[in-house]
Amino acid sequence: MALFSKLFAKIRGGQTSQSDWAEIHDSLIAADLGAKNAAEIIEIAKKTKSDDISEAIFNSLKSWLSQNSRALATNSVRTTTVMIVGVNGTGKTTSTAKLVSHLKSENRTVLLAAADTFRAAAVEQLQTWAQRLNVEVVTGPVNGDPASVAFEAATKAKEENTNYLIIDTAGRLHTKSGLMDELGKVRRVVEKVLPIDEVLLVVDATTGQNGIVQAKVFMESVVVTGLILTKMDGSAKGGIALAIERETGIPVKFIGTGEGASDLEVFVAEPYLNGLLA
Ligand SMILES: Nc1nc2c(ncn2[C@@H]2O[C@H](COP(=O)(O)OP(=O)(O)OP(=O)(O)O)[C@@H](O)[C@H]2O)c(=O)[nH]1
Ligand SMILES: [Mg+2]
Repeated sequence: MALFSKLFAKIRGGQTSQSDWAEIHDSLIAADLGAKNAAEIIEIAKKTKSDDISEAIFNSLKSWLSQNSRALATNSVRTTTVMIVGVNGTGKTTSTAKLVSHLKSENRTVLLAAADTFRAAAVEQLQTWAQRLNVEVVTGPVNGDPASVAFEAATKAKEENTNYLIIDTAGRLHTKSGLMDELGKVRRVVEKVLPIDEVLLVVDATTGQNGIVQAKVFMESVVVTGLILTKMDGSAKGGIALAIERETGIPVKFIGTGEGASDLEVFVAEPYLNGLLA
């Protein structure tokens, strides 16, 4: 990403002009850091001695990241339950498959729940992944009750003491409040059987600052424990991870880097910041 290389080069060259600052500002905005953060970074750069700028910016960026754990929840005695939520098309179902692949590589057993019952294609998409990854998926009738699919899956996961239950949910209903009510219902019903350990919100990095708006809407209705930032492949917009963490306090736990099951990376703060500053 090397977002700040231009900034450092300009400043090291001395005599940073007004138009240089404007150019630096624009590149920070283009990288999706957000207007407020971009302005603050410029302020820090302007008031810091040139030799110390890199460290000063690194420390500020670090302090803006979430302090919450980035590790995926895990319970050693019972099934760990993970709900995948987010608006339509962000990559929930694909991320569900990626998590299966990730967990299987750690020798964990996984059961899936196809709680997006609103489209036949949604169920089929998850079934196709499940077949490919060789895990079981609990499904229900199209237009059936998502909560009852989730309940059945939770009961099965508990009986079989599966390590993980991952619940894929719908991204679109007729209304926003309908979707939020539905997610709340899925949660309550599952919790009759097993506690929900993680609610991972899937955000498409290419939607930029709009991802922050989406996150806030979900946070009003569900306790989001982590973010999966998808479509980070080939995007120079890596600043969104920082912007969304600063704004919401929710840690990015994973990054999606493609359409395949193995295109998932654990998000690690220091290399990410180093990548921005390189
Ligand atoms: N390049 C890229 N494409 C991705 C990534 N994650 C998902 N996609 C693609 O984005 C599209 C939507 O992904 P889905 O997983 O179906 O999204 P969803 O949130 O489940 O969508 P709905 O169920 O309709 O709400 C698909 O074409 C995926 O292959 C990613 O990290 N990188
Ligand atoms: Mg889906």
